[in-house]
Amino acid sequence: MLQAVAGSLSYRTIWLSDIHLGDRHCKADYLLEFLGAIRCETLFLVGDIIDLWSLSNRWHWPAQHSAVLRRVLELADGGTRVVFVPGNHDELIRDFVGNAFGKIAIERQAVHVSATGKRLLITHGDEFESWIRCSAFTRLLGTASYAALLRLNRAYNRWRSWRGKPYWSLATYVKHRVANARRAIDSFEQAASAHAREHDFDGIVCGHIHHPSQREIDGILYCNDGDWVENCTALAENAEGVLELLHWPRLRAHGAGLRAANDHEAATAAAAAATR
Ligand SMILES: [Mn+2]
Repeated sequence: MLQAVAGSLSYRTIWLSDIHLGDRHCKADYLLEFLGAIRCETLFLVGDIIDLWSLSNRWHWPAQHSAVLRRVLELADGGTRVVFVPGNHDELIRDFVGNAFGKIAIERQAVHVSATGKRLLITHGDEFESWIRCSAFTRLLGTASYAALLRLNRAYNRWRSWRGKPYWSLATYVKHRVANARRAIDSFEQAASAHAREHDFDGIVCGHIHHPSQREIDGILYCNDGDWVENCTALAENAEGVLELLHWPRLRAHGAGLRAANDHEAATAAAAAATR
């Protein structure tokens, strides 16, 4: 399953979304490890990368959040094609669609052709909320109870890590068990795959609902790359065109890519020492 080459995970394509830099629930430390462990030809940033809503409420920008952006720029400099498809939390950047920030192209939507010739539509996914009667996710993800759930999630995981256990998303567990959340997730997935079918795509890759998934819905491949506030997941395509969801807390628990992560930590420490 994994292609660990000299401590690095090599893929043809990687999709990341819902990183929410600028929000204190962003798991930038895990993301930095992941970005240090991967190599890819194309990286799609599928929206809600920078949480401008959260930043406008309360300024929060630790050094790790800059380090994430720096690492993305490094990948672009190193020859990775980086395409940024803004979401609703970084909607302001939609004004720059068709332009590029350095080597990063900004697109409203993108099309990806897999190594097996499958045509996939890449879009953040907030547009599918209008298909769901009441904006279930804006409500769910914008509410005090979701923020409280993420706070509880953090406290719970501090306790887990103190006991030497890997990260486990309590928030995801709760969402799975709340009937309303399950129904909202289901109608979102139906709307997204119906849209892909109507526009003659073989599949769709989106984010937005913080619910990683890879499944076929009436012949359409539906992929959701998840998020980095709860699940710490990415979607990846290998050289043969096989798609898989990467769950970083699980991968790192199994030791994959840890060498690269350690190298990255060493490099970060060296860089910090150099600037002192
Ligand atoms: Mn979103």
